[in-house]
Amino acid sequence: MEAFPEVSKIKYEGPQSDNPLAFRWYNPDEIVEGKTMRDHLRFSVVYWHTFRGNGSDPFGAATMVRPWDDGTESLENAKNRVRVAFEFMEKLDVPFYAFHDRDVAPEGASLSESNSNLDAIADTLEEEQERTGIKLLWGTQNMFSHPRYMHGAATSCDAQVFAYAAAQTKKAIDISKRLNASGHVFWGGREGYYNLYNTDMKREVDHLGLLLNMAVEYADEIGFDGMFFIEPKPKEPTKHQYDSDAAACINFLRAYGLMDRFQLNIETNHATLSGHTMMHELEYAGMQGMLGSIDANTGDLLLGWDTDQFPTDIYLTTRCMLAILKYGGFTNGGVNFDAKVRRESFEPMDLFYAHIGGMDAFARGLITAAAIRADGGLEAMKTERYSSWDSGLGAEIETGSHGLKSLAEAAEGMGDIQLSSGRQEFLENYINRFI
Ligand code: XLS
Ligand code: NI
Ligand code: NI
Repeated sequence: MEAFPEVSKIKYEGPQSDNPLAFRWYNPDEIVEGKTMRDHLRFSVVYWHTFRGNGSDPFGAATMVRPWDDGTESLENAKNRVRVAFEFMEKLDVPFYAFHDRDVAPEGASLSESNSNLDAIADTLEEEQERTGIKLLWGTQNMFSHPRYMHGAATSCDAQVFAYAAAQTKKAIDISKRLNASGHVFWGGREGYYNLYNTDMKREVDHLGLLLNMAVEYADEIGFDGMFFIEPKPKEPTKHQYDSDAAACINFLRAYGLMDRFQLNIETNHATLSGHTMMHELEYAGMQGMLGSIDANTGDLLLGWDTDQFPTDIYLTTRCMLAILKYGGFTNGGVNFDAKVRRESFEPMDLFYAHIGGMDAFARGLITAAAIRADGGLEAMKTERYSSWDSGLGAEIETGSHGLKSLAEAAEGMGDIQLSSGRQEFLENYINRFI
């Protein structure tokens, strides 16, 4: 039985098409900068929002109509959901998906029951991956929903909870390996705090470093060679999440000796919650060789929480793709739609409209970014702007042949320094020519 009998495989029909079930920009086989759009964008659907999101919020009950889901936590229902998910992803023509352990398989009454539930569902996931060719972008462990994690997981005040989190992480890495995942994500669920009166921050952050080092050690032992990602987020659910932004994450990874095995998975809504733009976060990670993957969504300027909306803003996707292309594109990562339809968009068809819109927005961002890069105007402006560093005094400073004394001498004879305009408005207008 098909869950979406009214939908056939979504195809590219070009910008003139008025078919809401067609791509207007995403043309998977089209070559951009020497690679297909499919390989550039590596689109991924998330299991949690798309197949487990029920539309409930703190003010109201579930709204989503999902006729294939009987609403129980049975294995049968979980397996059926996997079939539906793969039908959806096949029709949407996405190459990847992502999940948490507890999204795909029900939590059991004991750890071993949870693990065997996960094994049973992994059988079905494996079958469907083989049938469709759709791959796992990344797996992860949900160490924030169960009440045992109320104080955090790796950063819990309770050592037994740390041990439980270690067990859950071990199993999740086993499943990622089994399903041949390209990566494995650590988003710091409840790794943070509400109040420092009761929190030993140093001890908690040390424990997080310990758990991640254990994960690396275990992955090496079993031969899981996917990339590990951490996903910065400044707040929610805790007031202060330890992995607050790209800079904090990179400092953490460096301090705990994890730089070689980890990269960042950067999410737009998290970037803006931390008071940065997505482009800032991508650039900060990229310049240190740590840009791995993105969780593609968007927040709302008027709402101060993680609304996880689908990205449709062409400026946003263009900026994302400018940064991603600049740093050489994705290797293990991709454009992962960590986004959910609004609770008022409760019909199954809304899942298609939402994803098609996000894919088209990113395809258009890719095309626009490539055109800007081909034109070269931004790069030329930057080259010119920093040209005083390319020869003479600037080059000498950069190569380390000066100290404060010799520069003080050089400054003596300089007279008035002539500066040039930063041309921000000129460049904003320039970008608009491509949009
Ligand atoms: C929550 C995070 C989460 C991660 C996966 O805000 O975005 O969904 O991506 O654990
Ligand atoms: Ni995310
Ligand atoms: Ni998020």
